[in-house]
Amino acid sequence: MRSTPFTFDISLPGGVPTVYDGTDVFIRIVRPLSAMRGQYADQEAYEALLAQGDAVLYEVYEMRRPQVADGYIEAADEHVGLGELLHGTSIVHPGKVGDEYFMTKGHFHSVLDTAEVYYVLQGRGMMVMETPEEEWAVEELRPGRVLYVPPRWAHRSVNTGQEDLVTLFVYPGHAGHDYGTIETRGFRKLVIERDGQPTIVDNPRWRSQE
Ligand code: PAN
Ligand code: ZN
Repeated sequence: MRSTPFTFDISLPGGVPTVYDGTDVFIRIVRPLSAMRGQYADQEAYEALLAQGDAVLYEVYEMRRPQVADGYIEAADEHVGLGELLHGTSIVHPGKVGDEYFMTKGHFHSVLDTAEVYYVLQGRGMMVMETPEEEWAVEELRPGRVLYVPPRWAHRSVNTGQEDLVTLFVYPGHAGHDYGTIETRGFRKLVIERDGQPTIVDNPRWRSQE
């Protein structure tokens, strides 16, 4: 793993990074429909789609950074040094489960007080966000747009377009991911297609933390 300056290219359209002198520098995470059980409002549509095959909903390419060693401080389950910045591309494919668009699982950072920057490279979408204090926000994603997700805000990207939604993300190496809270509670807001338009609606199954 590199600890000297490096570059890589992100091919567009598509968002897959290319590194010229290494094969094992990116972690590739592939999330299929089966990894999203319970997350879509329309359970029947979910089961019907899954019966047709376990489609890939999104992929993440994340640059590997040094593990805890040689003075790095272990601060999270991912064991990345405190001073490192994790970064890569997130590629959400187009599609819907019922009238709800393909989306990421979404998470809080385990170290809640860590932020993240997203830069939109391709496609159209929404970032759905909320805090443990039950504030919520939804921001539109389109090419060229930068989104700052402040500390404490859970975040989920939703592809509302016809092509891949490709974003570049950067966040602190020790942030870690808390998926469990969202798996249990859901997000307060859903993005669904209504009259051909992306529409923000209340999640009927959202549960308050109380
Ligand atoms: C991103 C996300 C990526 C996939 O790198 O991890 O978009 O979403 P989920 O992690 O919710 O499946 C990020 O926010 N990292 O912290
Ligand atoms: Zn994050």
